[in-house]
Amino acid sequence: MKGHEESTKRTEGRGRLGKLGVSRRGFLSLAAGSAGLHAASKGWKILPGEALADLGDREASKDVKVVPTVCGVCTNKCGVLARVEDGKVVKLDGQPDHPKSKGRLCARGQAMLQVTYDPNRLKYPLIRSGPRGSGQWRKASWEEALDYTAENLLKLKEKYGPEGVMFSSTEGFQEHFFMDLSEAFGSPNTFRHPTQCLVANNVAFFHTYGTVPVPDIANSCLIIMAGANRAEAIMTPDTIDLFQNLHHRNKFIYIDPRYTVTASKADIWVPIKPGTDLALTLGMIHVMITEGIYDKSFVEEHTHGFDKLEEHIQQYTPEWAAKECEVPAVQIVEIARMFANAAPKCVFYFGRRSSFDRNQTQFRRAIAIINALAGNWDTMGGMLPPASARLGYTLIPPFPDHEAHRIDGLPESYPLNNTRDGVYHAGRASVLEGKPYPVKGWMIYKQNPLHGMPDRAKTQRMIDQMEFIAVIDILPTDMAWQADVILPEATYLEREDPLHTEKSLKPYVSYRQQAIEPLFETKPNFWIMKELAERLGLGQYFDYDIKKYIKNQMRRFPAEAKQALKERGVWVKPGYPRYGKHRARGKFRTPTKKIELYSTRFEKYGKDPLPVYESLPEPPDGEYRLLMGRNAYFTHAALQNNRWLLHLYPENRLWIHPEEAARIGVRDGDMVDLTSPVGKGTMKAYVTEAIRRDSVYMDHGFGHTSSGLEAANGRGVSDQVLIEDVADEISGGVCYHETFITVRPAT
Ligand SMILES: Nc1nc2c(c(=O)[nH]1)N[C@H]1C(S)=C(S)[C@@H](COP(=O)(O)OP(=O)(O)OC[C@H]3O[C@@H](n4cnc5c(=O)[nH]c(N)nc54)[C@H](O)[C@@H]3O)O[C@H]1N2
Ligand SMILES: Nc1nc2c(c(=O)[nH]1)N[C@H]1C(S)=C(S)[C@@H](COP(=O)(O)OP(=O)(O)OC[C@H]3O[C@@H](n4cnc5c(=O)[nH]c(N)nc54)[C@H](O)[C@@H]3O)O[C@H]1N2
Ligand code: SF4
Ligand SMILES: [Mo]
Repeated sequence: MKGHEESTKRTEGRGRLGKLGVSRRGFLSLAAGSAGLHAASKGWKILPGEALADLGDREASKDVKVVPTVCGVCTNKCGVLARVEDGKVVKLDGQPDHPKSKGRLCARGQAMLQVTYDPNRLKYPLIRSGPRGSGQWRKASWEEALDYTAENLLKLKEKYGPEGVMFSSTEGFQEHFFMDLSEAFGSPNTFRHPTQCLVANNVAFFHTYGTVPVPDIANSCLIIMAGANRAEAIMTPDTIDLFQNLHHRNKFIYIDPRYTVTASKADIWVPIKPGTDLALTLGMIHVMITEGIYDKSFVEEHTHGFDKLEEHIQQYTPEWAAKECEVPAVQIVEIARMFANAAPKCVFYFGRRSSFDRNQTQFRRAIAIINALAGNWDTMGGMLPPASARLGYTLIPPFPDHEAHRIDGLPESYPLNNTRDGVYHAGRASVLEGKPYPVKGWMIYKQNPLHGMPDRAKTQRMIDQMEFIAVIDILPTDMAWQADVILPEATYLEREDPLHTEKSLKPYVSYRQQAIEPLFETKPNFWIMKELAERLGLGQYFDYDIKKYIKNQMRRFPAEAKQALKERGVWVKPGYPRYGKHRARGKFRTPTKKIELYSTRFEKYGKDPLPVYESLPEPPDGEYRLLMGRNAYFTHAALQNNRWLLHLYPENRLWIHPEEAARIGVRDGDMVDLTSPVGKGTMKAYVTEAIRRDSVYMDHGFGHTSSGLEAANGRGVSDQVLIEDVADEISGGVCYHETFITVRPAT
């Protein structure tokens, strides 16, 4: 874990707009703190393309500007100041005015320079010239590549109907143009990332509160986090708020089978047995209810079904929970009392990636319930209703009705979910079966399903049965390598994107302004979509340009908002957070208009309306539960070709407890063979007491096979090769931690 902590440290918030005043020396030491220079001075091997990171002679620069924009390296979308010298971005800093990132930029955000200037970047359209996946391509003009894509899409539409093409994407400021193309084309089959990520959280909170609340971490006196590794799996502003106020806060309790960097910052670390968090939370609820340490007046006024919960919880004593979780009953009682005593300035944080195991949706329901019992709704330091700013829109003609049903059976198959996001694994299963109809075309935007979906061999089979695949990406990823045509997008620094707002404590709008012209022949997604739409006879849906689109978004904004967006890349709506307003109104968007401790929608759709715990199977003798997650240096499978970051963290390794390692004859650094029911891999062992004996752990996102990724290729193992295709029945969320593997010294 050495070195991980650096990444959460504050990057000094220099440089307000137009007043940067960074000395050459100051600049170099900053750059050294973040990435390549530091590594190079330690005598690391210089990887191909390193020279592109050369920052040049700064004093001699003539044309210097600072462009306020928005980071695109992960879901957080932090505020950025891009320093541009002679048409080249030379440094990225945090934008101090941004309410989400508050002047910080993480290591990944700073290392974005190495993405834009990555020698392996996709530079121009490519059309496959050898067998799929062989890496044989020919350079094509945009004209040819777009014609080729449109011809194939039209052929597929003719043969199988529009539903014969699926469209999949992960969030981004230009993603909705891709979604519009799928709608205009007439395909109901859209697949987004939530079933791999946060769907269990969304389903649980939405049906309990009628919304997904925002925790007021900065003002909370007691925070409990379970499996939310905020020091390394960075979420802004939560990461910043948690660590900035650590010393002023009463307590921070962290629950994880691994001793993570976050655990090292906690007052209490609970090394829970994986998959048993629901039992622990039910045990805590038992304590709060039986000891009467919950907010009685809040519960009476604002919640539905307390009597049923009270009865249901009797079975879940702390002693029972202790046996399930391997956490002492006295500790469960202690944590429950601490939580209740801190109320309402307490948060049981619901985390982000909730794709863990079959209890995940009910675990998140239990988190929703325990917060409600604390009466922390809409109070300072508690759980707040989300606020957002309203953007104007651009009128387009109505989309055609879908004639076919979605291939994953939504909405009927998962009635509690958002239909447009889809249930990815269910869609994949139906595509593989060819039922109820064939899907033979695949359009992919900003997503890498070979790394993002469990059981990589299954995804490969899905790829193999496709007649046509187009990938829009910025790098020659493993997924792009499987395409028939690759359409290279400009990176975020080279684009002007639509305005963005998201639900948060303080509503704000961000503006991603273009820092530099697109390099090579890359194009923004909007342009790609518009050109494709015209070739598909769907031009009427894209009859505008990005400037007009943004102008419409700003239509109702006050003048100062427009000015702030241009000058600072962000506008914060004044007057928030408005503690207590919603509480006073007291109406929740649920069927009973209350916080549903007892979920009437769960009941309606045949799911347990109160959280019922299911014990997970134990790993058989000699096998381990495979856990995985993030480290602070990489975003999913998207950054492993980044030469600066590889200097800091060259590959993923298998975390294994020393006693288990000794038992199977493995020492730290040895190569180990891993076998799961669906795949195999070989990687280095990291022997450490920071993991429980019953589990092993690896970072997600390594094990790239594309020969186009010269730096990432062949480093570590992809967890998806090993992870089985299991999902929970309520939300359809993937259960990434339900696979057992064997570990042996490598042969
Ligand atoms: N085993 C396992 N699987 C997981 C997870 C896990 O922890 N373990 N995490 C899950 C979670 S939480 C999530 S959110 C999903 C994420 O799943 P994905 O979104 O598929 O993840 P990434 O690997 O980030 O893929 C993003 C792709 O977008 C490309 N890209 C980046 N910027 C741009 C751009 O500006 N334009 C275009 N066109 N492309 C761009 C990158 O090169 C990359 O190929 O994965 C899920 N899958
Ligand atoms: N650096 C970095 N930051 C990111 C991302 C990234 O890729 N890189 N991705 C962003 C995205 S899309 C997301 S969704 C979030 C994800 O944010 P998190 O959900 O916090 O991320 P993970 O690292 O997947 O966290 C899983 C943690 O849960 C622990 N764990 C495993 N099983 C159990 C269990 O049964 N119980 C408990 N209590 N803990 C368990 C793991 O050891 C691990 O530390 O991060 C966001 N921030
Ligand atoms: S957390 Fe890091 S990578 Fe993610 S948006 Fe913020 S600066 Fe960029
Ligand atoms: Mo995610």
